This record gives sequence, structure tokens and C-alpha cells, in this order.
Amino acid sequence: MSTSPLHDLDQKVSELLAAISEIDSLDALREAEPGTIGKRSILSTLQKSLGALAPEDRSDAGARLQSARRDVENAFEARREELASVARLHSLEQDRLELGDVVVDNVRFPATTGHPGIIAVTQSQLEDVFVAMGFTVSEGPEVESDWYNFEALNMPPAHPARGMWDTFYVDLGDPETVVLRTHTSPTQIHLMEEAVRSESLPLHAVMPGRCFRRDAPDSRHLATFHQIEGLVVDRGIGFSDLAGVIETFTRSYFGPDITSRLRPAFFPFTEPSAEFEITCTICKGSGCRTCSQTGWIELGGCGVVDPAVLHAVGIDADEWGGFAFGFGIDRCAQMRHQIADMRALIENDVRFLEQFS
Ligand code: FA5
Repeated sequence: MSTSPLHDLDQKVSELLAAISEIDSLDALREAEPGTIGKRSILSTLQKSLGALAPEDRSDAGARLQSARRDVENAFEARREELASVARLHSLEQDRLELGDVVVDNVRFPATTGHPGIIAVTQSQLEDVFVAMGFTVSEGPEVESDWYNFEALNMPPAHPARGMWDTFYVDLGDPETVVLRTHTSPTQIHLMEEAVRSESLPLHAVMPGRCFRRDAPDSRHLATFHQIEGLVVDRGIGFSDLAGVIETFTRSYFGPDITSRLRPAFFPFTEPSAEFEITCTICKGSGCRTCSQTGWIELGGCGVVDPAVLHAVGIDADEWGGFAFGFGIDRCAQMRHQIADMRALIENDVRFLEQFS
């Protein structure tokens, strides 16, 4: 009786698997592949020899050989992934920059590590305060359509209140239809739309982010600055809930010694509306250049969400109400750290920045 061509198949397969696991480069792996599973490989030779088997033995033997081939192919694939990941790590290691001390004219300047900037730190402190009060944190786009920045916020085209924000327009689509957002309020609209889509009202969220206005930089203004928006949409919400949140925020962020006040104001998307001010921390209220001699600094605007805004996003204003606010993050940082001129935040003077490391 002649021996089956597959009598030592298991042995051969283990030898092949062992050999594959020892291949130590992607090039060597590529070279080994044709000889192992290609046309002239042992496996293909065995495949051809199956023709000599009795017809009733052929299908079992074919299945065994197929399974052996799959094992070997899988071993190639697994080894390829291992070697590729080793190669990736190696290349990352090679590309790594060694940032050490710098020596100039025999003077050694020690290497320093970076740290988050004052605005990033302030933003995360503000988020922490609001998260502790039960708010979630969301972000929205910095480039907005006219609809999100103005129209959905109850400012139809040519509405005079649009003049409250000196706007940068983006040269896209029809003229004056795409803007760099002038405030974080459009993110309210995105959030409410999403809550309506996913039927997930009520909503309690803060939305930090960068804003842009054609404001001439001065001691309290920059052309690129940051706001943190707040929005609550719930049942039975009123102005007193808003006042409570603002009071809690002021105490948590600035401490119990800071006095705050709400003054009646106008925003098209809230009614009633207010401006939120605190005692100027630079002059402690006696009047200085930073607060234009008033003793107060405006940190943000706020109010009860106008039913027209709820209507624009398809929320039933008879069932739901809400309040919203938008505070300047740069202003909060300025007041907390008593920075007399906000332009210091963007001058990149290392001596200034190092104070906040
Ligand atoms: C608004 O932007 C409203 N969207 C706020 C709001 C939200 C009202 C929700 C009602 C409900 P205002 O233009 O006043 O309002 O800006 C709010 C705050 O952003 C200001 O008090 C100030 O702290 C900050 N801010 C505004 N413009 C600048 C600027 N150019 N540089 C730095 N901070 C600024």
C-alpha cells in the first residue's frame, strides 16, 4: 500500500509556521511568500499529487490541504502586521526630536517643558464649575451660515440688531451668507436641533469656543476671543433660575468677595435680557483705565430664551422654556488674574506667559 502524499502534512505545516515566525523583515517575508504558498511551493506540489489518490479519498485530502494553506496564509498575514508595527515604531523612534538644553556662546539655556496657555486653563476651570452644576459641555463650528449666527437667533436679514456684532464674512457661496461666528450663541441652535432630532430634551449645556469680531483691540477687546455659552431648556424655567446659576458661578469662580450685578439689556434672542457685570478687579471698583472709570466690568450677556428661537428649531414654547448666557472667557481670565490690558494675552511675551505656568 502506498503512503498518502499528506502523511506528514501536519509536520510540514508546523515547520512552515515556525519558519514564518522567524522571518525578521517585511522584505524577507515578501521574498519567502512565493516559495511557501506560490505555484512552486510545497503546498502546491502536494495539491497536484492529490490527483494520484483514489477518488473517494480526494475530497477529504483536499479539505485538509485547504485548511493547511489557510493556516499558512494567516501566519503570513499575522507576521506581516507584527513586522509593520515594529517598522512603524522604529520610524517614529528615528523621527523623534531630542529637545535638550540650548547652548549659545557657551551659555546654557535649560530646556523647558510647555504648559497650557492661560485661556485653555481658564476655559477648563469654567467648564469644571458648570459641570459641577450639572451642565454638559459641547462645541460648535467656528464658521457658520448666516442662519445659525443670526437668523435662527431671531435676527432676520437686515434686522438692525445684527449691527451689534461687527462681522467677518467668509468669501463662500452668496455674498454675506457665511460668517466667522461672532458669538457662541449659534451653538445653542445646533444643540437644540440635535435635541429635537434625538428627542432628548431637557437640555443643560455649556458651549465654549473661539469667536471673531471686527473689534479694534483695546484693554478689554480682541478681534479673536473666546466665549462660553450656556443654555438650559426645560419645563418651568424662569429668570430666577438664571440669576441663581449666575450667582453660583460668580462665587465658585471669583470667590465670595466679588460683587456682581445684572443690568437690563437687549439681545434679540432673549427676553428679558441682562448684562452680567462684576466689580473691576484691577481697581477694586474705584475706577481705572481698564473699566473706563466705571468700577464695573461686563463679563457677558444673558436672558430668558425668546419663544421665537424655540420656534425656529421646532421646540414647543408652550411646553418648554429656557435661559441662556454667554460670558467672555478672556474677560474672566483678565478679571481673575487682574490683567490690566487684554492685549497682553496675544503678545506672546514669554515673561507674561510664564506667570501662568
Ligand atoms: C453676546 O455675544 C451674546 N451672544 C451673549 C448672550 C448669550 C446673551 C446668550 C444672551 C443669551 P456680547 O456681545 O455682549 O453678547 O458679548 C458677551 C461677552 O463676550 C462680553 O461681555 C465680553 O465678555 C465678551 N466679548 C465680546 N466681545 C469681545 C471682544 N471683542 N474681545 C473680548 N471679549 C469680548
